Amino acid sequence: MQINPLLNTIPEHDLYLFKLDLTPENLDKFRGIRYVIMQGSSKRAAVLAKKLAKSVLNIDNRLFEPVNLVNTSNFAVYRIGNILSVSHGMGNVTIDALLHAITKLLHYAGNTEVEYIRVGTSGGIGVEPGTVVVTKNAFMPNLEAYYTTYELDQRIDTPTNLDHALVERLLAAQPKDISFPIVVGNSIAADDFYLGQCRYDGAMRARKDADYRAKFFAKVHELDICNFEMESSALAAFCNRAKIPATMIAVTLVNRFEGDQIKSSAEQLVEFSERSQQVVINYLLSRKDLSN
Ligand code: R2B
Ligand code: URA
Repeated sequence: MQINPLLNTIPEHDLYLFKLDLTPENLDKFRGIRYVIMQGSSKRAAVLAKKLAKSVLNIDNRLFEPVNLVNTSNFAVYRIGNILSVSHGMGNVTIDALLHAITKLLHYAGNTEVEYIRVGTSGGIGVEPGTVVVTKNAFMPNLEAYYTTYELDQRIDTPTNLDHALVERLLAAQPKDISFPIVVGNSIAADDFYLGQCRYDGAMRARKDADYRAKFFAKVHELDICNFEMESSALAAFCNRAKIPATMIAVTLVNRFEGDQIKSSAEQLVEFSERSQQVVINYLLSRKDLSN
């Protein structure tokens, strides 16, 4: 992990985004962390924490209620052994705030070697709903492999390749007879769910027609891009600068060649979301350095 060297010269007593006092007692709760698994919603982060308590720590789910270690309603952070299960909200901007906060916290708590994995949902582009996509590289909507942000009025482009060795380890950890498709590909982080992904069912009408969209999807295919979601480019750019191995596991809920709306039943959506969690659990269980 490579952190802003100026942090050593700027005393900080409470971590604003987590409403957390940086006392020795609080920092103790974050020592010895190796893996940070991020999902959009706090509820899913809690569900994963319960599953990890069972599969990693062998604790009966009925006896384990995850405790949120931070004091804000914007994010949740649960600890299971040396894994954190956290929520990042929706969109590049929100995950970026979470990444700064969690990385500072882990740094202040003395952690130096961590992996970050986002586990989520996405819209498939030419892949069947229910396929789990593991991302090699994130792309901006303009199909460039960097994340554009502004520091004051200056445009900055940060590369968005994810950690390919981590992707390989993740795949190698999956059982051969896994019951759903897993593919490795690239992802586009759109700026929003509707117009950024050219859906025609938003409250405002998309300004690009079906012909334009079809040509865009064809280009996307050539770049081995399999899905749309909304956080991978901020994740990739941040982790590139911070030298933190990272990737994303995102199940697809829809095939955008076939439509805009997500039509799966509530039960099916839960099952799909469990698939990406299963992939990360398989990976974590393959690691030799899990601790309780
Ligand atoms: C995938 O799903 C969410 C939108 O429904 C968003 O956070 C994302 O990246
Ligand atoms: N998340 C997205 O960003 N897009 C989809 O189509 C589904 C989930």
